Amino acid sequence: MGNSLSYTPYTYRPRHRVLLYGLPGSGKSTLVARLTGQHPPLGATVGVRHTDVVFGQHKCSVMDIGLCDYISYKDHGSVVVYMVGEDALDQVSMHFHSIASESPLLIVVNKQDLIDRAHSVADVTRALGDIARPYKAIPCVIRDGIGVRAVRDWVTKYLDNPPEPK
Ligand SMILES: Nc1nc2c(ncn2[C@@H]2O[C@H](COP(=O)(O)OP(=O)(O)O)[C@@H](O)[C@H]2O)c(=O)[nH]1
Ligand SMILES: [Mg+2]
Repeated sequence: MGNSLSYTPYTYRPRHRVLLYGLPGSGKSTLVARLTGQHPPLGATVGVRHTDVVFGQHKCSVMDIGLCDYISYKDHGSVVVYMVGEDALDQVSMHFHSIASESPLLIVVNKQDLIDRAHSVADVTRALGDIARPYKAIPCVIRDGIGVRAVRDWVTKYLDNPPEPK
């Protein structure tokens, strides 16, 4: 007989973390809402917000990280999604380069519906300069759901086939 607990198969599998960065107003919370089918929260996100999202076979915690202490999240993400809104690209670049990460990167060039203010993928990648890790940049209108599927597919692809650790 013994203790039934000792017969309980138990495996601890750390859940994947998807780190979501971007200047305030770039559309991070809207993306999380689109991924979960919830309504976007009203107002700004305070601190770091964790939301459970399933990508393919993978249960993940999406960490919506506003302006805060990036250093504490160094290397703790499986993948990084960086959102670009309509902010000036020198500000975007400064913010982007303040984040220490070597994880695969998806750059979401959001708000393509803002014809006069949206950045092109080419302009964003030029402004960000040298990105020494696997990355992809995609144009999106996250508010309207355009590109959400592409975000899902990209994250799922990397979680299915994580890059070899260096
Ligand atoms: N025009 C436009 N507005 C968007 C888009 N995505 C998000 N927004 C709006 O941008 C504002 C800030 O979005 P939010 O998700 O709160 O940004 P966060 O601060 O990065 O979390 C909200 O009013 C959203 O409705 C988009 O694709 N196009
Ligand atoms: Mg937010």
